[in-house]
Amino acid sequence: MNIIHTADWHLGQTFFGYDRTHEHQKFLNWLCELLSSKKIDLLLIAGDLFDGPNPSAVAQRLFYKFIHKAVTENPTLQIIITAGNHDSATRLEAPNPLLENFNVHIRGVVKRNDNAEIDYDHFIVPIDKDFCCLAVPYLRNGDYAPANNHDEGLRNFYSELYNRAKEKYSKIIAMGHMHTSGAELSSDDRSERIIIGGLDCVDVKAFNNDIIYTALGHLHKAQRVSGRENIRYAGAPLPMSFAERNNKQSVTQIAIEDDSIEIKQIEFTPPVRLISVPKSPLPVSQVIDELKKLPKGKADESSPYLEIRVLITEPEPTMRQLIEESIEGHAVRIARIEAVTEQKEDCHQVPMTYDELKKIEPLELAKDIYRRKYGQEEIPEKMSELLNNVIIEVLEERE
Ligand SMILES: [Mn+2]
Repeated sequence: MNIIHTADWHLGQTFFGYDRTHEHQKFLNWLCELLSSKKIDLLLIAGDLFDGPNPSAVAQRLFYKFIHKAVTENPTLQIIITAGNHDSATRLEAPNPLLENFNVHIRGVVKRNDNAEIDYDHFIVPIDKDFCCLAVPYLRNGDYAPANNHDEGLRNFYSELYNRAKEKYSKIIAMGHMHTSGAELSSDDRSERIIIGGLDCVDVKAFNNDIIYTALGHLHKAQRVSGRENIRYAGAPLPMSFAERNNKQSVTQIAIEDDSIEIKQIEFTPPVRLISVPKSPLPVSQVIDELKKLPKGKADESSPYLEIRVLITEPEPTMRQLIEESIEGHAVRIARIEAVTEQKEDCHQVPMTYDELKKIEPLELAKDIYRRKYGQEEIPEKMSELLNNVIIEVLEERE
């Protein structure tokens, strides 16, 4: 049994306003070739197929064209797809009656019978007579049986599924879309970090030791979890943010034969690079010198996305214009300009109490923000005067 595990395609994602269809198309073409050349029997897509619950027509066409090509070129191929937190479970499942004819199975909705009992069997997808997949989508509070917390709820869900599957099947693999404890994040990705330490984190104990392989999605960095080789995140095939620019993109190949399992990553090189200039933030004038060194040419859909990091020491009202002028005639596309102030590094803030918050004067707050933003420079008198007038007006209106 030859399996490819992938996840987090985020079809339809735009990157700081740029359309990524071309990049996704390249990935899907590459994957299609891989399915044939490696003689793949089963393709697992572990959630976040689309970037949003209401994908565009272009994104949907990409997906259906891929499915059509994959199953036409590989008539024995089976595909199992689960919904992620970005997908609409119902919408994703809608074409199931048609797709099941092509051995494509989508699982997203947690159905209940008239007694409000969860239809666990919906998530047990047969692969052959003694082999099945626990195709679990992203589960929200309320999708699983009442529990003390998310971790416990998911653990019970998987164990219920496993016990049911075991009665009929001797070989079981699983899928999931979640944060697990012991997983690594993309460097500096604060959005991931906040959630990882939170209540949503699931212990790998949720996956029974006898599950041959667990295909996860949600975290965009390809990795095994808690040192267990057979529980893995496939990672996203395209970097989704600049925090992910150092990740290696890949899909995971799993070969299962009798009692042995062989796992390897097959690297995919995304067609568009993400570059940050300069390596560490510099004042505008030096940034502009660096930008001028970028390769010359006309920017197109293959040109790198550019993140520019400027060290701000004083107000720079023409910064954006200067930057845009200096990359004219270079084969890059500006994605974001990050303005960094010197104090940012050592600014350890102590959380305030509600009473302390109430005592803050709006004008003092504005002055403080201005100082932080522009390196201890005082707010111009004219600006402070205007602001004060607005504050007085608002306060008077309230009274
Ligand atoms: Mn996700």
